[in-house]
Amino acid sequence: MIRQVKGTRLKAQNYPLWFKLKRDGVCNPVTHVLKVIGAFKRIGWGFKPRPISETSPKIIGVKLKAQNYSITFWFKYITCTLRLLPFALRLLPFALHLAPCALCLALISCTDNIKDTKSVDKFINKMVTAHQFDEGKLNDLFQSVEIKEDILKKISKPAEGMPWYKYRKIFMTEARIDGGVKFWRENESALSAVEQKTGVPAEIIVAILGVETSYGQKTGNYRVIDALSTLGFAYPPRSPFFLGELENYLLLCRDEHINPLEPIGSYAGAMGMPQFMPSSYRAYAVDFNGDSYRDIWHNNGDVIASVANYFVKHQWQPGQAIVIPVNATGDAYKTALIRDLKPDLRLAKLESLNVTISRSLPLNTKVKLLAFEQEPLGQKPGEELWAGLDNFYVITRYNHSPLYAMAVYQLSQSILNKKGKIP
Ligand SMILES: [Ca+2]
Repeated sequence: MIRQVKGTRLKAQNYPLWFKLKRDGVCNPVTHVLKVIGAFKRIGWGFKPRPISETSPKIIGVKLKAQNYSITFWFKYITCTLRLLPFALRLLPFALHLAPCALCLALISCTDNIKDTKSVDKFINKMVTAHQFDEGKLNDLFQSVEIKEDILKKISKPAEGMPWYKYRKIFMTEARIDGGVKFWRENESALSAVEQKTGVPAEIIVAILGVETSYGQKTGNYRVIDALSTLGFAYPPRSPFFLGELENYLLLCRDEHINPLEPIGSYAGAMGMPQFMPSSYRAYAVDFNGDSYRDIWHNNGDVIASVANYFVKHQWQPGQAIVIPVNATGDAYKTALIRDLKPDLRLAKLESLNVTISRSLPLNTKVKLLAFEQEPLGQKPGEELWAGLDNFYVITRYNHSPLYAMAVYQLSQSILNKKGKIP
Protein backbone atom coordinates (compact mmCIF):
# COMPACT_ATOMS: atom_id res chain seq x y z
CA MET A 1 0.00 0.00 0.00
CA ILE A 2 1.07 3.58 -0.48
CA ARG A 3 2.41 4.89 2.79
CA GLN A 4 3.24 8.49 2.20
CA VAL A 5 2.10 11.34 0.06
CA LYS A 6 4.13 14.50 -0.38
CA GLY A 7 2.85 17.00 -2.85
CA THR A 8 2.57 15.32 -6.20
CA ARG A 9 5.27 12.78 -5.45
CA LEU A 10 4.35 9.46 -3.99
CA LYS A 11 6.80 7.26 -2.17
CA ALA A 12 5.69 3.86 -3.17
CA GLN A 13 8.05 1.36 -1.67
CA ASN A 14 5.26 -1.11 -1.30
CA TYR A 15 3.35 0.10 -4.25
CA PRO A 16 1.16 -2.75 -5.53
CA LEU A 17 1.91 -2.17 -9.19
CA TRP A 18 5.65 -2.23 -8.68
CA PHE A 19 5.55 -5.41 -6.65
CA LYS A 20 3.33 -7.06 -9.16
CA LEU A 21 5.69 -6.25 -11.99
CA LYS A 22 8.71 -7.53 -10.16
CA ARG A 23 7.11 -10.62 -8.82
CA ASP A 24 5.25 -11.75 -11.91
CA GLY A 25 7.63 -10.65 -14.59
CA VAL A 26 4.74 -10.35 -17.01
CA CYS A 27 2.05 -7.92 -16.14
CA ASN A 28 -1.62 -7.98 -16.75
CA PRO A 29 -2.26 -4.40 -17.84
CA VAL A 30 -5.94 -4.34 -17.01
CA THR A 31 -5.34 -5.41 -13.44
CA HIS A 32 -2.53 -2.92 -13.06
CA VAL A 33 -4.42 0.01 -14.46
CA LEU A 34 -7.29 -0.71 -12.14
CA LYS A 35 -4.91 -1.11 -9.22
CA VAL A 36 -3.23 2.20 -9.97
CA ILE A 37 -6.56 3.94 -10.21
CA GLY A 38 -7.76 2.23 -7.06
CA ALA A 39 -4.60 3.27 -5.21
CA PHE A 40 -5.01 6.90 -6.19
CA LYS A 41 -8.62 6.88 -5.19
CA ARG A 42 -7.83 5.39 -1.81
CA ILE A 43 -5.47 8.20 -0.93
CA GLY A 44 -8.03 10.71 -2.13
CA TRP A 45 -5.56 12.21 -4.58
CA GLY A 46 -8.02 12.19 -7.47
CA PHE A 47 -6.76 13.09 -10.90
CA LYS A 48 -6.39 16.81 -10.57
CA PRO A 49 -4.14 18.03 -13.38
CA ARG A 50 -0.78 19.28 -12.12
CA PRO A 51 2.32 20.23 -14.09
CA ILE A 52 5.07 17.72 -13.61
CA SER A 53 7.87 20.21 -14.27
CA GLU A 54 8.51 23.85 -15.10
CA THR A 55 9.65 22.98 -18.60
CA SER A 56 6.59 20.98 -19.59
CA PRO A 57 3.73 22.79 -17.97
CA LYS A 58 1.20 21.26 -20.33
CA ILE A 59 2.04 17.74 -19.36
CA ILE A 60 0.34 16.57 -16.27
CA GLY A 61 1.03 13.55 -14.22
CA VAL A 62 2.53 12.16 -11.13
CA LYS A 63 5.96 10.74 -10.55
CA LEU A 64 6.33 7.59 -8.53
CA LYS A 65 9.61 6.58 -6.98
CA ALA A 66 10.08 2.96 -6.20
CA GLN A 67 13.53 2.13 -4.87
CA ASN A 68 15.95 2.56 -7.77
CA TYR A 69 13.35 2.71 -10.42
CA SER A 70 11.12 5.49 -11.48
CA ILE A 71 7.91 4.93 -13.30
CA THR A 72 5.99 7.81 -14.68
CA PHE A 73 2.27 7.67 -15.21
CA TRP A 74 0.59 10.34 -17.18
CA PHE A 75 -3.00 11.17 -16.52
CA LYS A 76 -4.75 13.42 -18.95
CA TYR A 77 -7.63 14.83 -16.96
CA ILE A 78 -10.47 12.40 -16.51
CA THR A 79 -9.87 10.64 -19.80
CA CYS A 80 -7.10 8.74 -18.08
CA THR A 81 -4.73 8.19 -20.94
CA LEU A 82 -2.01 6.15 -19.33
CA ARG A 83 1.47 5.38 -20.49
CA LEU A 84 4.15 3.55 -18.66
CA LEU A 85 7.63 4.81 -19.47
CA PRO A 86 11.12 3.97 -18.19
CA PHE A 87 12.52 7.03 -16.47
CA ALA A 88 16.23 6.84 -17.27
CA LEU A 89 18.47 5.10 -19.76
CA ARG A 90 20.64 3.61 -17.04
CA LEU A 91 17.61 1.54 -16.19
CA LEU A 92 17.56 0.03 -19.65
CA PRO A 93 17.43 -3.62 -18.56
CA PHE A 94 14.50 -2.86 -16.37
CA ALA A 95 12.99 -0.76 -19.14
CA LEU A 96 13.20 -3.67 -21.57
CA HIS A 97 11.52 -5.77 -18.98
CA LEU A 98 8.71 -3.23 -18.84
CA ALA A 99 8.41 -2.64 -22.56
CA PRO A 100 5.70 -5.21 -23.29
CA CYS A 101 3.73 -3.82 -20.41
CA ALA A 102 4.05 -0.27 -21.71
CA LEU A 103 2.81 -1.43 -25.08
CA CYS A 104 -0.16 -3.17 -23.55
CA LEU A 105 -1.04 -0.12 -21.53
CA ALA A 106 -0.95 2.04 -24.61
CA LEU A 107 -3.21 -0.31 -26.52
CA ILE A 108 -5.94 -1.19 -24.08
CA SER A 109 -8.97 0.97 -23.63
CA CYS A 110 -8.50 2.67 -20.35
CA THR A 111 -11.20 2.51 -17.73
CA ASP A 112 -11.81 4.77 -14.83
CA ASN A 113 -14.30 5.26 -12.06
CA ILE A 114 -16.55 8.28 -12.13
CA LYS A 115 -14.81 11.45 -10.94
CA ASP A 116 -17.66 13.88 -11.14
CA THR A 117 -19.15 12.78 -7.87
CA LYS A 118 -21.27 15.92 -7.54
CA SER A 119 -23.14 15.07 -10.73
CA VAL A 120 -23.54 11.48 -9.62
CA ASP A 121 -24.89 12.57 -6.23
CA LYS A 122 -27.31 14.90 -7.95
CA PHE A 123 -28.45 12.15 -10.28
CA ILE A 124 -28.88 9.68 -7.41
CA ASN A 125 -30.87 12.29 -5.49
CA LYS A 126 -33.20 12.66 -8.42
CA MET A 127 -33.72 8.90 -8.68
CA VAL A 128 -34.48 8.78 -4.97
CA THR A 129 -36.91 11.68 -4.85
CA ALA A 130 -38.63 11.22 -8.22
CA HIS A 131 -38.69 7.42 -8.41
CA GLN A 132 -38.17 6.21 -4.85
CA PHE A 133 -34.91 4.36 -5.53
CA ASP A 134 -32.79 3.25 -2.56
CA GLU A 135 -29.94 5.73 -2.14
CA GLY A 136 -27.52 3.22 -0.63
CA LYS A 137 -28.08 0.70 -3.41
CA LEU A 138 -27.52 3.35 -6.09
CA ASN A 139 -24.33 4.49 -4.37
CA ASP A 140 -23.11 0.89 -4.42
CA LEU A 141 -24.13 0.49 -8.05
CA PHE A 142 -22.18 3.55 -9.22
CA GLN A 143 -19.08 2.31 -7.42
CA SER A 144 -18.99 -0.44 -10.07
CA VAL A 145 -19.60 1.87 -13.02
CA GLU A 146 -16.68 2.72 -15.28
CA ILE A 147 -15.97 5.71 -17.49
CA LYS A 148 -14.69 4.48 -20.87
CA GLU A 149 -12.28 6.65 -22.75
CA ASP A 150 -12.85 4.92 -26.08
CA ILE A 151 -16.55 5.78 -25.90
CA LEU A 152 -15.66 9.46 -25.68
CA LYS A 153 -13.56 9.05 -28.83
CA LYS A 154 -16.27 7.17 -30.73
CA ILE A 155 -19.07 9.59 -29.96
CA SER A 156 -17.09 12.40 -31.54
CA LYS A 157 -16.73 10.52 -34.84
CA PRO A 158 -20.14 9.16 -35.88
CA ALA A 159 -20.44 7.38 -39.25
CA GLU A 160 -23.19 9.82 -40.18
CA GLY A 161 -20.51 12.48 -40.69
CA MET A 162 -19.35 10.68 -43.86
CA PRO A 163 -20.39 11.55 -47.42
CA TRP A 164 -23.19 9.36 -48.74
CA TYR A 165 -21.07 7.42 -51.24
CA LYS A 166 -18.82 6.20 -48.42
CA TYR A 167 -21.60 5.62 -45.89
CA ARG A 168 -23.60 3.59 -48.43
CA LYS A 169 -20.74 1.15 -48.93
CA ILE A 170 -20.80 0.18 -45.25
CA PHE A 171 -24.32 -1.20 -45.54
CA MET A 172 -24.93 -2.14 -49.17
CA THR A 173 -22.83 -5.28 -49.16
CA GLU A 174 -23.66 -8.73 -50.53
CA ALA A 175 -23.20 -10.19 -47.05
CA ARG A 176 -25.75 -7.83 -45.55
CA ILE A 177 -28.23 -8.37 -48.37
CA ASP A 178 -27.86 -12.16 -48.12
CA GLY A 179 -28.12 -11.93 -44.33
CA GLY A 180 -31.41 -10.08 -44.76
CA VAL A 181 -32.83 -12.73 -47.08
CA LYS A 182 -31.78 -15.43 -44.62
CA PHE A 183 -33.24 -13.60 -41.62
CA TRP A 184 -36.47 -13.05 -43.53
CA ARG A 185 -36.80 -16.73 -44.43
CA GLU A 186 -36.07 -17.83 -40.87
CA ASN A 187 -38.62 -15.43 -39.42
CA GLU A 188 -41.19 -15.46 -42.20
CA SER A 189 -44.24 -16.12 -40.02
CA ALA A 190 -43.47 -13.41 -37.44
CA LEU A 191 -42.63 -10.90 -40.18
CA SER A 192 -45.83 -11.65 -42.12
CA ALA A 193 -48.00 -11.47 -39.01
CA VAL A 194 -46.46 -8.16 -37.92
CA GLU A 195 -46.62 -6.65 -41.41
CA GLN A 196 -50.27 -7.63 -41.71
CA LYS A 197 -51.13 -6.16 -38.33
CA THR A 198 -49.14 -2.92 -38.54
CA GLY A 199 -48.71 -2.16 -42.25
CA VAL A 200 -44.94 -1.78 -41.78
CA PRO A 201 -43.31 -3.72 -44.66
CA ALA A 202 -41.25 -6.77 -43.69
CA GLU A 203 -38.33 -5.57 -45.82
CA ILE A 204 -38.09 -2.32 -43.82
CA ILE A 205 -38.06 -4.18 -40.49
CA VAL A 206 -35.41 -6.58 -41.83
CA ALA A 207 -33.29 -3.72 -43.22
CA ILE A 208 -33.41 -1.84 -39.89
CA LEU A 209 -32.03 -4.94 -38.15
CA GLY A 210 -29.43 -5.31 -40.90
CA VAL A 211 -28.18 -1.74 -40.59
CA GLU A 212 -28.32 -1.68 -36.80
CA THR A 213 -26.70 -4.99 -35.86
CA SER A 214 -26.26 -7.20 -38.97
CA TYR A 215 -29.35 -9.15 -37.83
CA GLY A 216 -28.25 -9.43 -34.23
CA GLN A 217 -24.62 -10.33 -34.87
CA LYS A 218 -23.19 -7.05 -33.60
CA THR A 219 -25.16 -5.71 -30.69
CA GLY A 220 -22.27 -3.94 -28.96
CA ASN A 221 -19.57 -4.68 -26.41
CA TYR A 222 -20.14 -2.20 -23.63
CA ARG A 223 -22.10 -2.50 -20.44
CA VAL A 224 -25.09 -0.24 -21.04
CA ILE A 225 -24.62 1.40 -17.66
CA ASP A 226 -20.98 2.26 -18.44
CA ALA A 227 -21.92 3.72 -21.84
CA LEU A 228 -24.74 5.87 -20.49
CA SER A 229 -22.72 6.98 -17.45
CA THR A 230 -19.67 7.84 -19.57
CA LEU A 231 -21.73 10.02 -21.87
CA GLY A 232 -23.94 11.35 -19.08
CA PHE A 233 -21.18 12.27 -16.63
CA ALA A 234 -18.11 12.80 -18.82
CA TYR A 235 -19.42 14.15 -22.13
CA PRO A 236 -20.90 17.60 -21.43
CA PRO A 237 -22.23 18.30 -24.97
CA ARG A 238 -24.88 15.58 -24.65
CA SER A 239 -24.99 15.08 -20.93
CA PRO A 240 -28.69 15.97 -20.43
CA PHE A 241 -29.78 13.50 -23.12
CA PHE A 242 -27.71 10.62 -21.77
CA LEU A 243 -28.62 11.31 -18.14
CA GLY A 244 -32.24 11.09 -19.27
CA GLU A 245 -31.47 7.74 -20.89
CA LEU A 246 -29.66 6.60 -17.74
CA GLU A 247 -32.75 7.47 -15.72
CA ASN A 248 -34.91 5.48 -18.16
CA TYR A 249 -32.44 2.62 -18.05
CA LEU A 250 -32.59 2.28 -14.27
CA LEU A 251 -36.37 2.44 -14.40
CA LEU A 252 -36.59 -0.25 -17.06
CA CYS A 253 -34.17 -2.48 -15.14
CA ARG A 254 -36.37 -2.14 -12.08
CA ASP A 255 -39.58 -2.77 -14.05
CA GLU A 256 -38.19 -5.75 -15.97
CA HIS A 257 -36.22 -7.21 -13.04
CA ILE A 258 -32.88 -6.85 -14.84
CA ASN A 259 -29.55 -6.40 -13.03
CA PRO A 260 -28.37 -2.99 -14.38
CA LEU A 261 -24.77 -4.20 -14.57
CA GLU A 262 -25.62 -7.02 -17.00
CA PRO A 263 -27.09 -5.70 -20.28
CA ILE A 264 -24.57 -5.09 -23.04
CA GLY A 265 -25.04 -2.57 -25.81
CA SER A 266 -23.41 -0.09 -28.17
CA TYR A 267 -21.03 2.67 -27.13
CA ALA A 268 -24.04 4.97 -26.95
CA GLY A 269 -26.10 2.62 -24.78
CA ALA A 270 -28.32 1.25 -27.56
CA MET A 271 -29.56 -2.22 -26.74
CA GLY A 272 -30.32 -5.53 -28.39
CA MET A 273 -31.00 -6.45 -32.02
CA PRO A 274 -32.92 -3.24 -32.81
CA GLN A 275 -30.53 -1.04 -30.75
CA PHE A 276 -33.25 0.66 -28.76
CA MET A 277 -32.21 3.36 -26.34
CA PRO A 278 -33.73 2.82 -22.89
CA SER A 279 -36.47 5.44 -23.44
CA SER A 280 -37.41 3.72 -26.72
CA TYR A 281 -37.43 0.34 -25.05
CA ARG A 282 -39.80 1.61 -22.37
CA ALA A 283 -42.08 3.32 -24.89
CA TYR A 284 -42.08 0.98 -27.89
CA ALA A 285 -40.80 -2.52 -27.12
CA VAL A 286 -43.56 -5.13 -27.21
CA ASP A 287 -43.99 -8.78 -26.31
CA PHE A 288 -44.82 -10.77 -29.43
CA ASN A 289 -44.59 -14.37 -28.21
CA GLY A 290 -46.80 -13.85 -25.17
CA ASP A 291 -44.32 -14.74 -22.42
CA SER A 292 -44.82 -11.23 -20.95
CA TYR A 293 -41.14 -10.31 -21.43
CA ARG A 294 -40.06 -7.81 -24.03
CA ASP A 295 -36.87 -9.52 -25.06
CA ILE A 296 -35.12 -7.40 -27.69
CA TRP A 297 -31.87 -9.35 -27.21
CA HIS A 298 -32.86 -12.90 -28.04
CA ASN A 299 -36.47 -13.22 -29.17
CA ASN A 300 -36.83 -12.46 -32.88
CA GLY A 301 -40.62 -12.15 -32.65
CA ASP A 302 -40.36 -9.53 -29.91
CA VAL A 303 -37.64 -7.74 -31.90
CA ILE A 304 -39.68 -7.63 -35.12
CA ALA A 305 -42.87 -6.50 -33.38
CA SER A 306 -40.95 -3.85 -31.42
CA VAL A 307 -39.39 -2.30 -34.54
CA ALA A 308 -42.79 -2.24 -36.26
CA ASN A 309 -44.38 -0.69 -33.18
CA TYR A 310 -41.71 2.01 -33.18
CA PHE A 311 -42.74 2.93 -36.72
CA VAL A 312 -46.47 2.74 -35.99
CA LYS A 313 -46.04 5.11 -33.04
CA HIS A 314 -44.14 7.49 -35.30
CA GLN A 315 -47.02 7.55 -37.82
CA TRP A 316 -45.93 5.11 -40.50
CA GLN A 317 -48.33 5.36 -43.45
CA PRO A 318 -49.15 1.84 -44.67
CA GLY A 319 -48.94 1.41 -48.42
CA GLN A 320 -47.37 4.82 -49.04
CA ALA A 321 -44.08 5.42 -50.86
CA ILE A 322 -40.92 6.16 -48.89
CA VAL A 323 -38.54 8.06 -51.15
CA ILE A 324 -38.53 8.68 -54.91
CA PRO A 325 -35.68 9.72 -57.23
CA VAL A 326 -36.03 13.11 -58.90
CA ASN A 327 -34.19 15.11 -61.54
CA ALA A 328 -33.54 18.82 -61.58
CA THR A 329 -32.45 21.34 -64.18
CA GLY A 330 -30.86 24.69 -63.32
CA ASP A 331 -30.05 25.78 -59.79
CA ALA A 332 -33.50 26.78 -58.52
CA TYR A 333 -33.92 23.49 -56.65
CA LYS A 334 -31.09 24.42 -54.30
CA THR A 335 -33.38 26.80 -52.41
CA ALA A 336 -35.33 23.71 -51.26
CA LEU A 337 -32.26 21.95 -49.83
CA ILE A 338 -32.42 22.89 -46.19
CA ARG A 339 -31.32 20.79 -43.29
CA ASP A 340 -34.67 19.86 -41.79
CA LEU A 341 -35.98 16.40 -42.66
CA LYS A 342 -39.74 16.84 -42.42
CA PRO A 343 -41.57 17.02 -45.77
CA ASP A 344 -42.08 20.75 -46.20
CA LEU A 345 -42.90 21.31 -49.87
CA ARG A 346 -45.95 20.50 -51.97
CA LEU A 347 -45.07 18.57 -55.08
CA ALA A 348 -46.50 21.40 -57.22
CA LYS A 349 -44.02 23.84 -55.64
CA LEU A 350 -41.15 21.44 -56.14
CA GLU A 351 -42.02 21.10 -59.82
CA SER A 352 -41.99 24.88 -60.11
CA LEU A 353 -38.29 24.69 -59.16
CA ASN A 354 -37.66 22.62 -62.33
CA VAL A 355 -37.65 19.33 -60.46
CA THR A 356 -39.32 16.33 -62.08
CA ILE A 357 -40.33 13.29 -60.08
CA SER A 358 -40.08 9.80 -61.56
CA ARG A 359 -43.42 8.61 -60.27
CA SER A 360 -46.84 10.24 -60.40
CA LEU A 361 -48.17 11.49 -57.08
CA PRO A 362 -50.97 13.93 -56.19
CA LEU A 363 -49.68 17.51 -56.58
CA ASN A 364 -50.55 18.37 -53.00
CA THR A 365 -48.31 15.59 -51.62
CA LYS A 366 -45.75 17.03 -49.21
CA VAL A 367 -42.15 16.04 -49.92
CA LYS A 368 -38.66 16.82 -48.74
CA LEU A 369 -35.98 17.42 -51.35
CA LEU A 370 -32.77 15.60 -50.42
CA ALA A 371 -29.30 15.60 -52.01
CA PHE A 372 -26.93 12.65 -51.59
CA GLU A 373 -23.26 13.20 -52.35
CA GLN A 374 -21.83 10.92 -55.02
CA GLU A 375 -18.25 9.87 -55.60
CA PRO A 376 -16.59 12.87 -57.28
CA LEU A 377 -15.87 12.43 -61.00
CA GLY A 378 -12.86 14.54 -61.89
CA GLN A 379 -13.11 17.99 -60.32
CA LYS A 380 -16.84 18.09 -60.01
CA PRO A 381 -18.61 16.60 -57.01
CA GLY A 382 -21.85 14.93 -58.01
CA GLU A 383 -25.10 14.54 -56.14
CA GLU A 384 -28.22 12.45 -56.41
CA LEU A 385 -31.57 14.09 -55.74
CA TRP A 386 -34.48 12.33 -54.07
CA ALA A 387 -37.88 13.34 -52.76
CA GLY A 388 -38.50 11.99 -49.27
CA LEU A 389 -42.11 11.38 -48.23
CA ASP A 390 -43.68 11.02 -44.78
CA ASN A 391 -42.46 7.44 -44.41
CA PHE A 392 -38.88 8.50 -45.11
CA TYR A 393 -39.23 11.00 -42.29
CA VAL A 394 -40.54 8.20 -40.04
CA ILE A 395 -37.36 6.18 -40.70
CA THR A 396 -35.29 9.20 -39.67
CA ARG A 397 -37.05 9.06 -36.28
CA TYR A 398 -35.09 5.85 -35.69
CA ASN A 399 -31.84 7.67 -36.37
CA HIS A 400 -32.01 11.36 -37.25
CA SER A 401 -29.97 11.16 -40.41
CA PRO A 402 -31.03 11.16 -44.07
CA LEU A 403 -28.04 8.90 -44.80
CA TYR A 404 -29.30 6.35 -42.30
CA ALA A 405 -32.84 6.38 -43.69
CA MET A 406 -31.58 6.08 -47.27
CA ALA A 407 -29.32 3.16 -46.34
CA VAL A 408 -32.29 1.39 -44.71
CA TYR A 409 -34.46 2.05 -47.76
CA GLN A 410 -31.91 0.90 -50.33
CA LEU A 411 -30.96 -2.17 -48.30
CA SER A 412 -34.66 -3.05 -47.94
CA GLN A 413 -35.12 -2.88 -51.70
CA SER A 414 -32.06 -5.02 -52.39
CA ILE A 415 -33.21 -7.63 -49.86
CA LEU A 416 -36.71 -7.61 -51.32
CA ASN A 417 -35.35 -8.07 -54.87
CA LYS A 418 -32.99 -10.82 -53.91
CA LYS A 419 -35.59 -12.70 -51.89
CA GLY A 420 -37.99 -12.46 -54.81
CA LYS A 421 -35.42 -13.99 -57.15
CA ILE A 422 -34.55 -16.93 -54.91
CA PRO A 423 -37.28 -19.58 -55.11
CA1 LIG B 1 -41.58 -12.01 -25.34
